Amino acid sequence: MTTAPPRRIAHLDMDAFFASVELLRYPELRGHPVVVGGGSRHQPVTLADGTRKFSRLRDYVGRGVVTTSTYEARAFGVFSAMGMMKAAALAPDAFLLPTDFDSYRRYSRLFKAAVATIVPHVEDRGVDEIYLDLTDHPDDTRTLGMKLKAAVKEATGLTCSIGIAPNKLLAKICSDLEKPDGLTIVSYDDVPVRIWPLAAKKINGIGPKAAAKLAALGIETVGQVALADPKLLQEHFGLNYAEWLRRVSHGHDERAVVTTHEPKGISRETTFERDLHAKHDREALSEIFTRLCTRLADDLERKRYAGRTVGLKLRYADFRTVTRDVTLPAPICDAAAIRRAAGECLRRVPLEQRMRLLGVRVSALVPIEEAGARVVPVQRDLFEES
Ligand code: TTP
Ligand code: MG
Ligand code: MG
Repeated sequence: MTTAPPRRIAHLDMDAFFASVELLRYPELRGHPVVVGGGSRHQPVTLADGTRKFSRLRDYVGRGVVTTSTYEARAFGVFSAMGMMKAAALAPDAFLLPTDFDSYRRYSRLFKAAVATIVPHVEDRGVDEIYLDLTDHPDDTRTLGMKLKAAVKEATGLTCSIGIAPNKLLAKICSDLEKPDGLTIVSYDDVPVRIWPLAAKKINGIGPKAAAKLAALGIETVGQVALADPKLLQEHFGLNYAEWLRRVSHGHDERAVVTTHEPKGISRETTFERDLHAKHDREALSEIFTRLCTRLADDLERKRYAGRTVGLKLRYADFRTVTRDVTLPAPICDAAAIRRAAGECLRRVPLEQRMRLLGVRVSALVPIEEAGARVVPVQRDLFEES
């Protein structure tokens, strides 16, 4: 039998993420119970003397839910997804802040970029967590864990918790064991002592329904799942899920860390219904060109990128294809700027022949937050009326 070499997988999760980002700009709230989840009417007001006036949970009226809370608020029993009115009854003095997703996304990119400078194998798991494959890194596990935490702190001012284990399943469970600011390392040998006493629902994949079904069978902990009669599990959960339960309860998981690559470029192209000529079909071409650039700008906006290089692709009626590109001093993402740059490229291609396809591409991408992208005024190009 061949056994795969042991792996070192990390799961990193930011501590009270949205709330911690808010505390960076309202440091006077540090140490207090704070809840994020309000709307714009809960925006703090700066008073004449420079101090800020914050909303309190007790004044909340409405049907909103808690997005997240600081650990001080959690001490009162206030957690994510709890109704705000219920939270107000538990922690009336807690401060309430509106959500600001743009900021959270910006910090999300920052911590991921910081980690990527140390470990290139990063799997994105949403706004505040990632998996890393540390197997090939020369540092010993604890040193590396400390390095990662320091890099995140340095880049964002925020703390995170990291679990390091032989696989994703265990790493994910571990990152939660010593929150906040935790670093938890477990091996297969630690499974009976550290993992078996945990509630079965701590396993990613045992949802509320399965947990309730297990509880009905008297199975509450991971250890009880591991020691349960396989036949009983099969009877209630089917062969596949029962087999999966058996494996995960023993801490086994073979899933690979799937590295997510930033796209190199984003493009849009269109083949015309009939071949068009730069001069005779100028109006139609102009409209198509503008629409392409608008769609591309929408794609960039949705994927949150801006780019410095704009490329143009043209296919002639005889199927010859030409491309041109231009690199700008700063990244752009808006339709007008893309159209202007692509228009510049257009000046550099011969336009005597009819065309069958037009494409526009933006590359040399950077996250939109890092681009400081500006709107550049439109300049007329060859397809436009003068
Ligand atoms: P989590 O990592 O689950 O929670 P957290 O970072 O706030 O706290 P912890 O220290 O326990 O990790 O979620 C990350 C962010 O996602 C959280 O700050 C807010 C958001 N979120 C929601 O919007 N709704 C939810 O139900 C949960 C759980 C999180
Ligand atoms: Mg978190
Ligand atoms: Mg998380």
